[in-house]
Amino acid sequence: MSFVYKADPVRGREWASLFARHAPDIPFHIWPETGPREEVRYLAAWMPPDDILKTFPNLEILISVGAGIDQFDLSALPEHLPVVRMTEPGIAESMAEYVTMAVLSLHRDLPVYINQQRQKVWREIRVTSAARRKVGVLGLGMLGLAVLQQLRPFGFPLAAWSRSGGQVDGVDTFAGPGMLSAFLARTDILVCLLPLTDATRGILSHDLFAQLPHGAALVNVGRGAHLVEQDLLRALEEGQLSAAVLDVCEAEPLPLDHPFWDHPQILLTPHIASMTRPETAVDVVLDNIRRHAAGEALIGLVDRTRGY
Ligand code: NDP
Ligand code: OXD
Repeated sequence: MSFVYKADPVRGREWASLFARHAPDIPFHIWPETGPREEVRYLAAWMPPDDILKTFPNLEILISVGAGIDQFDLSALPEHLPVVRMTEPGIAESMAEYVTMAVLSLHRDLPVYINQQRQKVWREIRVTSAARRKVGVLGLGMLGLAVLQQLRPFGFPLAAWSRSGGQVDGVDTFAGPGMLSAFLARTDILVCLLPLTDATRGILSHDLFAQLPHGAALVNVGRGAHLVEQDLLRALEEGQLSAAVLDVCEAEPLPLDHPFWDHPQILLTPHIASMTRPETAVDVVLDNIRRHAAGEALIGLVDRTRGY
C-alpha cells in the first residue's frame, strides 16, 4: 500500500518528510519515481498521468493537491475511483487574505493611485465609506465562506450567490440563475470564487458586467476561463467596470504580448491567491486515508455529476 505525489517536487519533499513522521507505514514516492506500480493505492496530483488505471491498476483514491479539480478530465477517470479535492485550512486562510487585500485595494482606489504615482500626479479621490460599498461573492463554498467571514468586520454590505443558497450571518444569499440579476444589481465589487464547470465557464462576460452598477469592479480568483477576457477589456474601456484584480488568466503564464500586463485598470498576480500548505494538507490527506480504510465518507469528495 503506497502513496505517490505528482506535483511540485519541492513541496513534494515536504510531504515526504511529513509522511515519514506521521505515517511511516505508508511508502511515499515523488513522481516520476513510483515504486512498484501495483502497490500504489493513493495518488495526490495536480495533473494525473494519462490512462491512470493502466499506470496504477490498484488505485483507490485520487487526491487533487488543489481545491479546484477542473484540471482533471473527469470523463477520462474510471467511475469507481473517488476523486477528492484539497480542503486543508491553509487554502481558505490565504484566500481570505488575498481577497480582503483585493477588495480593500479596489475600495480605496489603489489602481488609480498606482498610476498617479507613476505619472507623479497628486490628486485625491473622495473616500467612500465601506457601508456604501456592496461586495458580492460568486460561490459560497469553502473559500467563498472564508472570504465573507474575513470581510465582515470592515462593514461592507455582503452578499453571495451560489447554486443552492444557504444562510450565513450578515450575508444576503441568492440562489440559482433566477437570482443572479438581483445579486449583480446590488454588487459594487464582484468576487468570483466559483469552480470551473460547463455551467460557469465564461460567466464573467459582457452580459454579466452589464448587470452590475456602472463603475463596479471585479476580483477573479476562480479560474481564468470564468472570464471572457475581451469582454473585460471592453467593459473597462466603456467605464462599465472601473478596475479588476486578476489572479488567474485563461493562459498561464500570461503571454508576454497580452494586453492585461500594461492595463492601467488591472492588477495582476500569478495565480498565488492561495497555495496548499504541506503541513496542514498531509493531516487532511491522512485523515481521508483513515476514513477510507474505515469505510467512512471522504472529506472533499467530488460530485462527478456537478463537476465540483
Ligand atoms: P466549493 O466546491 O467549496 O464551493 C463552490 C461554490 O460554488 C458552492 O457554493 C457552489 O454552490 C457554487 N457553485 C458551483 N457551481 C455553481 C453554479 N453553476 N451556479 C451557482 N453556484 C455554483 O469550492 P471552493 O470554495 O473550495 O473553491 C472554489 C474555486 O476557487 C475552486 O474550484 C478553484 O477554481 C478556485 N481556487 C483558486 C485558487 C487560487 O489560488 N486562485 C486557490 C484555490 C481555489 P453550492 O453551494 O450550491 O454547491
Ligand atoms: C487550487 C489552486 O485550486 O491553487 O487550489 O488554484
